[in-house]
Amino acid sequence: MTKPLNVGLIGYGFMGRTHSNAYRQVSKFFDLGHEPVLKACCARNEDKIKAFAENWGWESYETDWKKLVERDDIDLIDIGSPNNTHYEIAIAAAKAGKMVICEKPLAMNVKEAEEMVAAVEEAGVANMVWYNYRRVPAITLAKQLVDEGRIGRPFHYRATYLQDWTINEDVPQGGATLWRLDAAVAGSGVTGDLLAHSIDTAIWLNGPITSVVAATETFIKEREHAETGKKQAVTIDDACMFLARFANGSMGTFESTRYARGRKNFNTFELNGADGSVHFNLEDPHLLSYFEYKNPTTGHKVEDHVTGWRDINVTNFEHPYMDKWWVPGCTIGYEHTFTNAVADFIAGLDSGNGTEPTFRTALETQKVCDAVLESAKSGNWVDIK
Ligand code: SOE
Repeated sequence: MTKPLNVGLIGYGFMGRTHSNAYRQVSKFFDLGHEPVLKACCARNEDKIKAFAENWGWESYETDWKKLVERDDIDLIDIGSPNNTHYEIAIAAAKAGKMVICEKPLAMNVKEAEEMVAAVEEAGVANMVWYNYRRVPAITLAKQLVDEGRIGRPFHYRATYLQDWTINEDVPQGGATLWRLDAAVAGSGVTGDLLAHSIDTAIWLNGPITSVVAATETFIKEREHAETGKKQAVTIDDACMFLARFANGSMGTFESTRYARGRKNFNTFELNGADGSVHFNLEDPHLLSYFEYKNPTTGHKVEDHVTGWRDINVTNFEHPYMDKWWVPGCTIGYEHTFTNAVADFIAGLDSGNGTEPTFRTALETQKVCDAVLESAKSGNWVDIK
């Protein structure tokens, strides 16, 4: 018998929409022991949250997250509100005995993230952070290839995450839609917003990062505030590049910017090892490129006149998640990564084993983000402790 999972969602922006869609879809495609019930959503602006609740089919709404957290009919608090709200809500939700899932980055800084980890672990509540790109089937397949030993000794990890939506000087900062440009609300710029995704994927595929050296730049120094109309200093990093050393001895490069004209959500990685390489680009999300030098099952080494990179069309039933969706050759998209994530979270509840990435796992990404920002200030290598 399927049990209800009563969800209380905080935030109605981009992530509020992706999460709502995931809760609505998941039980139609995945066979799980719990079914999400869209119990209540929450935001301060009553007109907006009421309209959001009606559009997505939430049963009720609140305008104060504290009330939502106290409600007896809520099992799971989902934090999809701006980054500077994650800490307080997550700790209160854990204390109230609710399961907590939180948008990325987990927190504004490591100190907050550590306390959030302690809160969910002390309360013993299920928790997860929405690093949704782990649930792109092609990226999950890359992890499978790594785990199967197809990459061999890793040498290089290369990640880019490029966008272009802040190039124009007249883009304002702050307020309900542009808080990502305000460090007081977002914590940082591209480092926490985009590189956090790249770092989570990198650690998942290639293990812990031990040290970094970084440089950041803020190209446009002042922007109007979206609410006051006044010019204010820009406090975020517009671009960030860093070098990394991994515990397995490999080296990494990471590049992120919102000033790469023509790049909208260009999230790529490549891992090169002695026995093979993988490459992924979110602009072709159904493809995983693989270069096989040595087959771990047969031990056979290949490099002849027909050897080359192959693009695996990750849409077959034997590929991660794809037996739950359509038929081979029919692609899925961005929104499905959130549905796949909810499915994994519920499967973790059903089995009692939990689901990655937990708050504790996401703390490791937070440590790298903080070290990157520290290094960008000092110009020195910073160790991740
Ligand atoms: C920023 O533009 C953003 O919306 C991020 O906040 C998301 O996490 C990313 O996946 C898409 O880009």
